[in-house]
Amino acid sequence: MTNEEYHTLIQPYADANEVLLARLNVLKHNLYSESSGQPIHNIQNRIKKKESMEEKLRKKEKDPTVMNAKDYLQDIAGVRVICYFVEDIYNLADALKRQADLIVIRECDYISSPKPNGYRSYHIIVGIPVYCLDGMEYFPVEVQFRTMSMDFWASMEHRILYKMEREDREKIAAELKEYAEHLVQIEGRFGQYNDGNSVLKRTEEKENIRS
Ligand code: 0O2
Repeated sequence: MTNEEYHTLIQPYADANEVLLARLNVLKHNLYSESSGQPIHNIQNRIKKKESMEEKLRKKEKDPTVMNAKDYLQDIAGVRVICYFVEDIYNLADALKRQADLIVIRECDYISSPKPNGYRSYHIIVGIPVYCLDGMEYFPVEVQFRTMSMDFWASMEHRILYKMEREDREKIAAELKEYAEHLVQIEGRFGQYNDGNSVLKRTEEKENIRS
């Protein structure tokens, strides 16, 4: 794939990312009132680099061409949504799935079923309608919903182990798995404060109705 081909390829994926970011912002306002705690800590988005696309295609035993990138890579566009609580992840993902003009291409709940190494995250690949002069085409965007603790673990694991060859791999993998289990417990304890927040929100709403 030449540099020029790469830049032409990624443009509609970048547009799809922008559409999804706008949808997430609207959802955030619609699902949560100003007075209640906000669900999203931060959102990151990226377009996969040319080298990274070519490497992934080679791993899939495909030639690194534009056509193969379109056919075999569903994470050219990626959005990562970092939430405060696990409950927020399911609220936002469910609301996104209800949007009739988006298509759900694939869904992977690594929160209810974590990967054996301890990785947790909720992945959903959505097809975003992108309109151009010739009509409309769906472009996939991989959305990864995570809490802050899931993101902390995954980012460290990505840096230390994920794509690395290391002699001490097994030892580190066992240690990281143990840290993942600790983080699940800590996250569960923080979760109790989210209930308090909902009660507060409901109480506020009742008071607003009365006044
Ligand atoms: P990078 O460098 O983050 O882009 P796919 O080939 O993507 O269609 P796959 O690999 O089965 O299918 O999809 P999966 O399991 O949903 O993983 C997609 C992405 O999730 C990965 O992209 C990572 O970003 C993240 N991920 C999945 N498993 C792990 C894990 O064990 N540790 C960490 N840190 N991240 C993980 P890439 O392209 O593999 O990597």
